[in-house]
Amino acid sequence: MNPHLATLSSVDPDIAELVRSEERRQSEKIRLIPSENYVSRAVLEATGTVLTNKYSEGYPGRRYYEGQQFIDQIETIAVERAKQLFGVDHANVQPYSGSPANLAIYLALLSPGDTVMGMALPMGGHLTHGWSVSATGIWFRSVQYGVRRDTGRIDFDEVRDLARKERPKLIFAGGTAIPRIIDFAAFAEIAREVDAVLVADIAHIAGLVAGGVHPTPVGHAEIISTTTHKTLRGPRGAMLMCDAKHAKALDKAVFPGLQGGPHNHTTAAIAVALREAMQPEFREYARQIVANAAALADELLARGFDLVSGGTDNHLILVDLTSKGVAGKPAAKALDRAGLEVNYNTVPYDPRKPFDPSGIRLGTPAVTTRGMGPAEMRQIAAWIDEVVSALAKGDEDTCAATEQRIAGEVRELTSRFPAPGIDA
Ligand code: DSN
Repeated sequence: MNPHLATLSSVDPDIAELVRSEERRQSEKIRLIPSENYVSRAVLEATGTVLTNKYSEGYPGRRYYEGQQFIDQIETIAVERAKQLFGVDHANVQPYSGSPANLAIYLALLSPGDTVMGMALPMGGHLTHGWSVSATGIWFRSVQYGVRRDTGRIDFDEVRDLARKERPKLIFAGGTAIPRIIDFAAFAEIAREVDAVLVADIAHIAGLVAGGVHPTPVGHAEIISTTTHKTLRGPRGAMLMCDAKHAKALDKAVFPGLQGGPHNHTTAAIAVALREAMQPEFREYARQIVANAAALADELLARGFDLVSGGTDNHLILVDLTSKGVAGKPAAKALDRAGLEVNYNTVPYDPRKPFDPSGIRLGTPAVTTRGMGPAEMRQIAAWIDEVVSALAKGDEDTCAATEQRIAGEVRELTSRFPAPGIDA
């Protein structure tokens, strides 16, 4: 039995068994969702500590509860590591996750009804960049930019024209389905022209920025928001980083504006992940994520897949399956049955509905953590091709047989690439 689950097994065997099943699932599958990863054993250990027992509303040295002798040190270490790794004036490591982190920016800088500009969700943006169903699109006046239909890339003439016309106070650069380098300098120039604050949401690419394989927004964006659990490979959490002039307002917006006590076990695990991201191996990890995505994209292109923007510069690939004659949702479900975990996703100008869109979204952070390389990426592309081709033909027996065979082959491959933090 897995020793770290021994107590859990005796207290709550139902939950213990489900955790074990999830461990097996994460171990046996090829996880290609670009916002997911495997954290290290050290990050897992920090997350599962008595730090979860402690309340510490406030900030180091200014708390509303006693007993902060060690919590203050942990949070200070996390903050200092974030500042050092990203080269920023100020960092706040308390946001519970990316959405509350972004909401804190609105609270710090805007009043309800003020104008915000972000990338539209179906074009690759994020809900909290002013999309209509989000509080950020309900309580604020939101204007949204997209990508060009012909290139799948951001059209900076459109962004500039929109910014000049609508005069947003806040501009978001970044999103959840952007396969290309984000030109923070171009966004900054536009923000300066209309007197807006530029926010870089680097949730997806934080590990690539830290690893030096994506240009940094530092020096261009006054505020940077990020989750900590994607390419950065930390626990589920978030950070806000900024120029000194926004530090007070952002801190006040996070606490007491939006949140109560920080999750200290998460803060400790963020500190550990930041230390890991400072090591030379992490730069190699980031480089390999991008090399693997390029190899996967090249093989998919060679097999006739239509990739939004024609490829990738980063960790993420957005596939439009229209030309293959299948929709994203059935494809994602078939791939999952075959042991290949992706998510269905809208593609720019998608004629289908968000819950049944045309695309799938893939990424290489998790498989790269397991040590897979370009050869495995080519094999993964071949499997994706087989599953999608079987689905397009529409014969249920052939699909089931193909998926079952590939699931076995996937288990064989994954057994050779142990997942960090999961015992064999
Ligand atoms: N849900 C995240 C993603 O998968 O990209 C973004 O918040």
